[in-house]
Amino acid sequence: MYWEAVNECMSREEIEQIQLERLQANLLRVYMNVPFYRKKFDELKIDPDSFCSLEDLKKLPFTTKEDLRDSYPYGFFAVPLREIVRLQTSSGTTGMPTVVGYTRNDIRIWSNLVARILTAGGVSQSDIVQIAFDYGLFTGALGLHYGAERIGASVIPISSGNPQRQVKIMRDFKTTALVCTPSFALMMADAIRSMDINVNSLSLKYGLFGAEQWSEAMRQELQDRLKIIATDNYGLSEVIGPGVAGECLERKGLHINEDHFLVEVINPETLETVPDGTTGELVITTLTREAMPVIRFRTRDLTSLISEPCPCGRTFKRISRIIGRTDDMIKIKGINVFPSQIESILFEIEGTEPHYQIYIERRGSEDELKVLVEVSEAIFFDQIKKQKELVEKIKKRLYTELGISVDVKLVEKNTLSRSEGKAKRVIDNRKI
Ligand code: DLL
Repeated sequence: MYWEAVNECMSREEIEQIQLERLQANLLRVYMNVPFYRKKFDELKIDPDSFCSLEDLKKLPFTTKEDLRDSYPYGFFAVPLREIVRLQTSSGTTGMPTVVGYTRNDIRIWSNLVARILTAGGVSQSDIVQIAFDYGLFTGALGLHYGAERIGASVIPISSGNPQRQVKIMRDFKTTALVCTPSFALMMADAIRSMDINVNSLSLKYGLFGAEQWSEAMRQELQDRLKIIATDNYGLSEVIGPGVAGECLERKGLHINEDHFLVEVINPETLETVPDGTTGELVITTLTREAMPVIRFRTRDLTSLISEPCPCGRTFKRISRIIGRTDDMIKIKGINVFPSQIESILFEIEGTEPHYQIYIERRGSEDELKVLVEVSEAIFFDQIKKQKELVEKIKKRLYTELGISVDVKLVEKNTLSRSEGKAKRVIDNRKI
């Protein structure tokens, strides 16, 4: 099932032709209307009129989150405020939020792009979609809401919070598709268990999760416990919000809406583009945004491009699951570790619960990593010997797979803080 088959199944030549035409128009637009780009282009002697090949993309300047922040709130807008119909912000987890604006046409396109992703994830007009993202300045809720309404699905705008209430509504309203962060979906799975509800009595079929990093093991856990097909979808406010890329039911990478976003993967140190299949930082250029076009935006998200054809028939390239961000990579004794690697290992070990937190501590001149992981009541109250065995097992697996020794502490169920939005997995005590 496609939402816009003609666009989603174009040939590579057609895609590249559209990208080039749209990019040319976009470069003129930013040169004329955004002082930041006019200055940059002038400095680099880039004439937006003489841009004639996608290969020339490499000559264009990057845009960083700091650049957007420096022109807070409206400095990157390419249209007068009277043409803006909506203002949202990035979630601001790494500092001051970025303000993003949308024209009426941007909202129309955004809804369509999200409709594509929802359709790819199994949602159709006959579904009942529970949107458990926080409604407000965060782009997640309204973005998915408009996309689901565009499809004609029945939308429940419940917002985030209160997992028990979510489950009650899910049961009573016969929700078929759940939309939220994977960590909040896990809280709902816990609530279903604690409320003694048989998951088979619910009508859930699909889970469309995104907005934070999660692992393949977490997908398995959610699919098993909620009896759903869980797909991953990706986006970021600076370029639109959700709707940039999403998995189809094959679940083998996220199709990028390439007719609206031009993506590159670069080596974050050399800034050179890397070949498809190699992990690096995702860089996105918007092709159709009117209110706030961005050129070569450095997302800080680490992924790789997949160009092999997908059995679903969509021809857009895919990105692999985001493995981390350049700014949440933990460097311990010279080794790079991502929280998602730790998550995958913990999820595979029997006896642990899928709730954990990672602490970075400084001891003398050395940084150390400590992982707190919840365990089932049976284990927590079991003999010390058994607990020790489990701790050793986890330490050994972490050492084998990460190459560093990690301190492990088992904690009782429900002791680690839960998140109803984006989960905070890493606590860096070195900064305090
Ligand atoms: O999180 C947009 C969104 C909402 C996407 C709902 C999907 C669903 P921001 O608040 O600006 O926007 O945060 C963007 O979140 O740079 C990634 O680091 C992270 N992120 C988003 N989706 C995923 C994902 C929204 N599927 C930042 N996997 C991005 C991993 C994700 N990380």
